[in-house]
Amino acid sequence: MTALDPDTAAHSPAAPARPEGTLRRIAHLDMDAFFASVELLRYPQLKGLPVVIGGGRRKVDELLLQGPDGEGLRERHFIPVEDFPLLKDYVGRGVITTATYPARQFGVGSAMGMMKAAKLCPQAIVLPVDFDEVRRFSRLFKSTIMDIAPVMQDRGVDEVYIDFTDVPGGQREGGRVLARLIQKSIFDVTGLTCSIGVAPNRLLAKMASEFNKPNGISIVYEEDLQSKIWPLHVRKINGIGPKAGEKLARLGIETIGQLAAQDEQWLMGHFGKSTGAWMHRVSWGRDDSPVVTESEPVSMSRETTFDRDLHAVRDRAELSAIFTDLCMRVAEDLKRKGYVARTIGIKLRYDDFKIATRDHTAPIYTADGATIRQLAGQCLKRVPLDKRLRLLGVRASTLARLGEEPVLETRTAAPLDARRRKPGAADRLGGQSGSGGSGGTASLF
Ligand code: DCP
Ligand code: MG
Repeated sequence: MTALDPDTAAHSPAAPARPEGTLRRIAHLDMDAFFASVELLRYPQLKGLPVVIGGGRRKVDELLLQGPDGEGLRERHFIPVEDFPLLKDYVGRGVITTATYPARQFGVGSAMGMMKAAKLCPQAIVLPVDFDEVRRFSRLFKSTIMDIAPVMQDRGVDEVYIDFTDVPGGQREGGRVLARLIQKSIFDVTGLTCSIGVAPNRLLAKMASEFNKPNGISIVYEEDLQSKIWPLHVRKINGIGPKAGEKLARLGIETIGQLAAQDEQWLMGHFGKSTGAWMHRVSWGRDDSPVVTESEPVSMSRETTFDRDLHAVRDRAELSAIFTDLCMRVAEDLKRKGYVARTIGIKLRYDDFKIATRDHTAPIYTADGATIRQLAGQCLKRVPLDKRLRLLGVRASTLARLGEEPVLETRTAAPLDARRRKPGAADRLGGQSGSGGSGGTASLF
């Protein structure tokens, strides 16, 4: 009965006609020491020093700003390095999320206990992660890429795949020219560095992006399989985890080249048909998986065409139930996909096929069914309801990701809670109180 709006659907562009000699070029881009690099933007005086991210809350910023004797607010950039907390003074069970490259030289890295790391690099500075800031930079570097190369697949907070094949510069020097442009653009916009691998497919690109970290580019061609890929450990294959790695080691297979040398049937015998076949395929560098773009939805809507045309007065109960159901479905869609919306709109198609739409932008973001019902009800007040209806739809737009919604000026916020509305308003707003309205098109649902 209801259908998801097409603008919420994922899509990938159709393959264009390509000039002869065009190579499939897929890039994997991964930000360098991402969480730590974001902190260095805030505290540039720490550049070049060993810094680890882990533990604690952001309280540290306030302490740093106050100074050791509470001497009053100081400029972030001028806080002396000696005032920052050190790993040697850390007590607790926290683990390191990431470390700057200077810290990695001491053997410190992701997932290591902080107290253990303190033995290796006591002088490292410790800062907690600022997720809001990390997310902000994540969005910023991804939108910078999308402006240059629109076929991008989000793979997490600090990595993406990009299809270079048809992008200007994507073929030059195997993709190096475009990779350089993207690196420079990201640096100009964010001040952050990244590493990029460009290869015939995602599988090889993911491995290649690690070859020249940090701030590196590596180009891999099909014919580089033997020299660049086969010497790598099997665990470098995205999809071979610790368990499969151990089992392969027990079978005497350490490198990708050794894996490639195995008979496919033998691998299938040990790992099952599909995993065995996959292992064989990837060890030979084969991967056809597309770079799938997932565009951010602009709106989410649900609509329904009735089995028979319904009249706002005579079929009021039925229409009201359908209307509420549509609102609840939109709310479920928002929640499932992790969004909130500010603009709620309705769409009506009359029996003469004419369409009416209205929307209302609220002072708050919401994914709450009752609130959406209420806002949609306000829109209903503003459309003529004297003709029969064929279709009814509810749409949520002005979307934001839950938890990332912009802070809105609330002083002018109109109360949305039904209990705070003026008496009688509930009917007009089409609230769920069940109280009936009488007379006038505005109170029909
Ligand atoms: N991260 C995390 N927990 C982990 C590993 C990583 O929270 N066990 C976070 C911190 C990283 C970010 O994810 O900054 C990206 O992970 P990467 O593996 O890409 O690591 P980095 O970007 O920090 O370093 P690299 O330069 O090696 O990519
Ligand atoms: Mg990274």
